[in-house]
Amino acid sequence: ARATIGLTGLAVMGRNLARNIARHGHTIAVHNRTTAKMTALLDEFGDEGDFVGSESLEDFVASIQQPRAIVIMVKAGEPTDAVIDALVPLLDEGDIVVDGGNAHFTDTLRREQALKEKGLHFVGMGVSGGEEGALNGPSIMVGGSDDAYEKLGPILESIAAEVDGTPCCAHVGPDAAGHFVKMVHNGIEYADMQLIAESYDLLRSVAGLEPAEIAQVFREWNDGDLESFLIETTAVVLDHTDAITGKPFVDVVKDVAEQKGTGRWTVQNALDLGVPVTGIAEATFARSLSGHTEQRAAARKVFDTEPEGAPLDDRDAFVDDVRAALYASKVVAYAQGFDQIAAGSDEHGWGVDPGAMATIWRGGCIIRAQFLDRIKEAYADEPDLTTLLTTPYFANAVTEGADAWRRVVATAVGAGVPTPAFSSSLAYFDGLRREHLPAALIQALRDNFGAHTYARVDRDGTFHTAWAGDLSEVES
Ligand code: NBP
Repeated sequence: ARATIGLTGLAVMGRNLARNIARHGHTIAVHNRTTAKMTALLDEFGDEGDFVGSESLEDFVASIQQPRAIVIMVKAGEPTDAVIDALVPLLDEGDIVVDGGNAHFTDTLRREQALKEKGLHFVGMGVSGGEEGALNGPSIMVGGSDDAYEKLGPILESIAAEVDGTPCCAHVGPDAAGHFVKMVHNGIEYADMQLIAESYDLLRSVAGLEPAEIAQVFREWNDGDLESFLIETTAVVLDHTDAITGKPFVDVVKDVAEQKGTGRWTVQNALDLGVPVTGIAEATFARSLSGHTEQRAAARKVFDTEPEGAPLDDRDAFVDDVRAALYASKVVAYAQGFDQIAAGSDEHGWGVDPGAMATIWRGGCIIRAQFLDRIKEAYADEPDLTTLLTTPYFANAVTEGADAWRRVVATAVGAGVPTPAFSSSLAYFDGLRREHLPAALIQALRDNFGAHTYARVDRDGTFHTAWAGDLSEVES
């Protein structure tokens, strides 16, 4: 046995990750259910490093030094279970099985428990950055035992993206902590993309700019606080002209956004935890709405009148307002995502360090952005902070942007341009900062029809009013 690590599942992600590992001087055993993918990898890229290819799972396992570290990079769900089931009988106590796919964290909890009972380490590894990241440096979120990380950490840190000399790879916590954090990361990505899409819609539909002009606006925005991979990429996409029609590329793409499920998982889990992730939820629902093409067609027939928004009197000022609204909404979406990470960590006793997440998302992944440095600093100053929103830098950003944010949402409503993520983020901000919420009326109603009781502002205790009787109040 001469390989220091093994990887099975050589589709786009696995193949690139294997090449990345080999390029960093680690001898890697490679395997794929369909052998042709393994031989193709060796034929095309065998000279990039030291690969040990095997056709059978038995030979593959035998080619790895003990205690073995084996990365599974196959389709999430049943295929992952099938590979684990086939591997486990071939392994020895102390071996480490790593799932690098986009597993639901509850699957990872179950698998970790099952393998622990067999004396094996199971690691749930979130890998962000798509194919390009897998090859040239992803962001890696590792969940598993300390022993497992001790062995894997040096290899993973060597292949991860790097920012300011710090690898974008961290031991997030035990068992499913890594996959949980990767899930929320993807949820934040949904929110970020929705906010960018709403900005584009406003610049085009309200400000009347053409895609190429909007690309220029995004390039300018990328010079400031908003500097990020997604803003930069938006400029590239909006600048692209379709070769067949000569139209802006964005106009030939069907306006139906698909989803693989991580956004939905994030929202489902947030509901379970009771964390209001309004930005991520609206982004997920906006994708769903775009997919209801029949309902959309029916609605267009019945509601064909466009509201007449007030004409813009200063286009440049509006563009700048949209920038401020985008930044403020983005701060809210990230603050909500970090709340969910904290709540998930509490629920499962993972001890996740949110600042470390901001640190490893600065490179390699789709949501890499300048402002993650500010989040990292906020957690360094105050590790147990209540919400990112109230830390000095972000409080200032949101306060400074608030008037512009309101003008943008009001303009969008007037013009009939839907901005669910902008609007819900603003509503969340207003909800948090409001002295009194109408939740008081909700509690009173609940007590009226369901005797659900209420707390009073002036006295401790739990109370009920005899609504059907003499309206007297009793302490319960
Ligand atoms: P896919 O998700 O398309 O999976 C294809 C791989 O799964 C192939 O190697 C295939 O083997 C193998 N496989 C299947 Br399907 N069923 C199997 C089974 N029953 N037994 C053994 N192998 C089986 O590949 P991917 O896009 O490279 O993604 C890999 C993982 O990484 C996924 O979990 C994905 O969610 C995650 N991920 C993807 C991205 C991305 O940008 N694509 C980013 C981050 C994470 P075969 O060749 O024999 O059919």
